[in-house]
Amino acid sequence: MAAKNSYRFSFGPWNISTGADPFGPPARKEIAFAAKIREYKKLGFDGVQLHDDDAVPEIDQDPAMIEKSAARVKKMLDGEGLFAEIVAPRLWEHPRTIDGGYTSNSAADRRYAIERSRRCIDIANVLGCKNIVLWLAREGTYIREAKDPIQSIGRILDAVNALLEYDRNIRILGEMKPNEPMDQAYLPTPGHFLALSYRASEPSRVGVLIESAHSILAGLDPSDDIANALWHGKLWSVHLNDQNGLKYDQDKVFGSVDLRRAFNTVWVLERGGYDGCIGLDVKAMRTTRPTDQTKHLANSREMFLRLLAVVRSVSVETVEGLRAERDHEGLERYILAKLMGKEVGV
Ligand code: XUL
Ligand code: MN
Repeated sequence: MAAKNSYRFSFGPWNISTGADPFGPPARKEIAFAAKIREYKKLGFDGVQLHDDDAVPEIDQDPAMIEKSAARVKKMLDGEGLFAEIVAPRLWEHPRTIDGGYTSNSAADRRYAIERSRRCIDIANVLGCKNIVLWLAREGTYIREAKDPIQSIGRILDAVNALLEYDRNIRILGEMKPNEPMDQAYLPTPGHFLALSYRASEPSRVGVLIESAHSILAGLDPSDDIANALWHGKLWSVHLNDQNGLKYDQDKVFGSVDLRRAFNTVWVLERGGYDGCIGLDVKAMRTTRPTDQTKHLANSREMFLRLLAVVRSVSVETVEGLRAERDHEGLERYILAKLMGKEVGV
């Protein structure tokens, strides 16, 4: 597939944060949404990833008021020359989704989750965005007996179908993560969601957003997850970041833990002709000073571009030759030298 020349970058307003964690209070002051939006271009980004209530904080008002508030955000984005890349219903903070949205045992809460997701689509339409991301945060359990696991898969499919039917133009992107906040998530990997996508009423409108840290938490290599989704023609967005082993979701700077894993991620995106945005779902380290609180975004973007230069410097003929010779030691040496900024033989 032909390599493309340029990439567009995106992040979400939640990626500029107060640093609060489950064990302590905010470490920095909350930055107003409008002020965050003004940072995008300066950092070299032009795509904005949003939750429904990032755009419209008062999400439980009537639909006409929601659309009015969304129109103000659209104006704000236009004013900065930005576009909304994705919108995601934040189904994990509301009291009515405390035990999951689509898979809650409460029929009333399941109805709320679908209704809320419809409002999210309304917001996306006002913002001129057709990508709806479903991170199924609480669709899972702390103990397996708490929900019916077979019925739960069907309920997730029902929700996806309800949204496809509500709007004929939107696409649904599942962002899968194996754990956190739940102990066991239903559909824990992109592969699981891709399987479900073929059972949807319109499979061509159901795909995935893949996050590096989530694949790593599932014990998978992000580049293989990405390759699989690309093969299916269903990789529509990414959240690149890094993760230091199997612990809480860290959202570290892209490439900061495992440079070679990040190289392989860029390699497969570039060679696979990925044409979506390069979304960076990264967090500043907790004690970062306010003056430095966007550096993790700039660093992640720079890492992507530096690794892209490395990927483009790799000779396809050399790689093919080494593969044909089954000289995997030679191939490894060649790639490591590239990553160290050296030519082999020096
Ligand atoms: C959760 C996660 C979320 C989604 C957006 O781990 O990655 O930030 O990306 O809802
Ligand atoms: Mn994410």
